Order: sequence, then C-alpha cells, then structure tokens
Amino acid sequence: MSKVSRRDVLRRGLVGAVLPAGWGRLAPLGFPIGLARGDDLAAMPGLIVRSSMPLDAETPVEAFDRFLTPNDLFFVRSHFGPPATELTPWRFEVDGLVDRLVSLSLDDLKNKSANVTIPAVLQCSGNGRAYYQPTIPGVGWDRGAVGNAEWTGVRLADLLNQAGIKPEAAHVQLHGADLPPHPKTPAYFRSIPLARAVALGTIVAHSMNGEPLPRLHGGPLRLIVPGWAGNHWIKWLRKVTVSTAEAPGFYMQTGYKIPKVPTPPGVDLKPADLVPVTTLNVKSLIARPLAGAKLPAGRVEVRGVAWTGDGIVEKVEVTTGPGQPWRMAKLDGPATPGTWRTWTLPWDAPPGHHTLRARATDSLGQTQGETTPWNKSGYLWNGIDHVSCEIC
Ligand SMILES: Nc1nc2c(c(=O)[nH]1)N[C@H]1C(S)=C(S)[C@@H](COP(=O)(O)O)O[C@H]1N2
Ligand SMILES: [Mo]
Repeated sequence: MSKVSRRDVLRRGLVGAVLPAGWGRLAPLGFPIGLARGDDLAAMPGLIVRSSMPLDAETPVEAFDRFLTPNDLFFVRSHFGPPATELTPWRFEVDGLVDRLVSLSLDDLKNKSANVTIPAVLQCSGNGRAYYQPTIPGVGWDRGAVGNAEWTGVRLADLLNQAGIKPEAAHVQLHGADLPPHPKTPAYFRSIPLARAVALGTIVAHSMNGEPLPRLHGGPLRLIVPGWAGNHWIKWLRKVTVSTAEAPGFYMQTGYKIPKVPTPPGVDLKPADLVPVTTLNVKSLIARPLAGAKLPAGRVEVRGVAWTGDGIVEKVEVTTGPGQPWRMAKLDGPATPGTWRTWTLPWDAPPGHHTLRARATDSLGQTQGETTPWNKSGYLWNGIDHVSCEIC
C-alpha cells in the first residue's frame, strides 16, 4: 500500500473538518473525497451517472459521432473521488532506483520541458460490464466508459531520463494523491513495467483537448498509457517511484486480473491462473442511428468509432439485420495506434424494425465475437455492438 508521509497526513488533515459526517479523519486531502463537487457535476450535465459517491458517470453514445470526445462529455471513473488538489502547489517527483531525484513544478512541466500532444483512447476495463451474463456486481457500465481525447504533456521517458534509471529497475510505481475514505481500504496504488513507462506514447499530461486537465479527470496531472486500460492512467499523479517490483497491495496484486484461459462462472481460480488486464481489445460502437430512433425510409448514415490496443483498426463491417451481408464501412484516417477511427456507412433503409450490428478487425487479425468470455470482474467486454431502430 502507498506510504504517506507524516507531513502529507498533517497537511491533508488540516481540512478534515469540511468532510461529511462519518468521513472524518479518514479523508486525506479533505475536500470531498468520494463526492463530486456541485460545480464539477454542473459542468457535465450530459453524463449518465452510474454512481454518485464516488462519481462514476458515462458518456452518452451520441457523443461518439466524432473523433474527439469533449471534456464535458468524457466519462468519469474514480475509486474514491478527487483530492483537494488546489490546496498545495503541485509538484511532480521521480524517486526510487534513480541517480538523482527529480522534482518539478507544473510550470516546469508545462513551459520548461518538451511537450507533446497525442490523441488516445481511454477506456475503463469495466466498460460493457452490463452485458455479461450471469450479471456481475460493480459499476454497471453500458457502452460509454470510453472516450478519445488529445492529451498534452511530457513524455515519462524524458522525466525518467532526467532522473537516470539504475540498471536493476523493472517497474514504475505510480502515486496518485487520492487516498481511500477509510484507513483499512487499500489505496489505489499501481505500477507499470519500465518498458511501458518509457514507451513514446506514455506521457504525464496536464492538458486534455487543449484545456487544463479537469479535476475529475486527474488535474493537474495524470498518466496517459495509450493502448492500455484506464486503470493504468493514474490521476492526480504526484510521484513515480522506479523500483524492481510491481506496486504492492490490492489494486495491483489482486484487482484488475482476468483468467488466462476462459473459465465458466463458479470456478475458483488461483492467482497463477490470472493475468493482469493491460492491452485493450478491438472494439467498435455504433453512434448513429441511436437506439430506438424513428427515422424516415431512405438514406441513413450509420456511423461510429472503432479502436484497439495493439496495432491499428483495419476494418469495420456492419450488417443491417439477420440474413443481410456484412458491408465494409468507410474508415476515416489516418490510422494511428492508441487512438480511435471514426467510420461511416451509407444505408438505404427500408421501412421496418432493424437491428444493426458492427464489428471491427485490427492489424493483428483480432476481431469481435458475439460475446466476450465471462470473467468475474466483468472486464474488457467487446461483444459485437448492436442498435435497433424503426424506419417508417
Ligand atoms: N488516482 C487515481 N487514478 C485513477 C483512478 C482512481 O481511482 N484514482 N481510476 C482509474 C480508472 S479505473 C479509470 S477507468 C480512469 C478513469 O479516468 P477518467 O475519470 O478521466 O475517465 O482513471 C484511472 N485512474
Ligand atoms: Mo476503470
């Protein structure tokens, strides 16, 4: 579990008094841990709230008709809720198995370091959990715990180079500033392998779609790990520790694992039978028509997005009903790893009730099946997306 210094505890404890009753000394940075502030929520009225404490809210699929998902429609997922990031000037630190400690202010990162801007898909590993049968406890994400944004920040590789990595280094442990509401609850403490940490797409981001990173999305700083599930994209990032070992504790050692081989419900798996959720699988979503839409017969533009973890999306096929052929959608380019592609397909829609289905295939030859093998946490759902509509 994350070690928090005495100084941190004292500093955070100062504002403990503003917490809701019962959250008392528990809450570290004080300002509504586990609660979204009214102004955070008011700024995002378009989200579909799945849980309010902490705030888990998904993007309506309408928004997936374009390349970039706007910040105010971008899904939010936090285990405990945002810390009071505004209370102390933020610093980002690199320590552990390094030749020298690095400690940078936000200004150092924004204005005195080489910045890059990259588009990348952020998807929660639980996106689509609601589709698993038998049903799975946990946030009941439908289709919208995913989004694509342009992230601006500094390559983690550059920051690690500044620190100088010792030869025995193998992992980078990621410290977010959010702490759990109860001392017995494990902290959200995770790590990524060094190889992934130095990958060119891995950045410490301070901006999202050209705006300062919103607080609910980890502002002032978060990690971007293109191609990997959202659980690696640590928000409120204040320190990385270079180490020989993975982060200890529940969220790295127990959570976010799936069976190595598909296993039916009810089978008890040992840790050796599990692998961590890392790379996203190939997936597409239909953004138009909307489910339940009533549209006049004639030309309808079917559209959506498709992405994958490794490689690029090479094709999206759409069928407009049972017995109808799978037709190739037009993919917008360029195909860039880590981000998604929008796609369209013109459809001469005859009157009637129709169920459209879309499936993507990537450059590694992976495609989507009807369902995804059941796993007890409901991770990485990528069953073929379908939408029913009425043509009159
Ligand atoms: N510090 C911290 N980082 C975190 C989390 C968290 O609870 N605490 N949740 C993770 C999970 S599970 C996901 S899916 C993404 C969600 O990012 P978003 O809220 O910007 O969509 O943040 C990740 N980073
Ligand atoms: Mo997640």
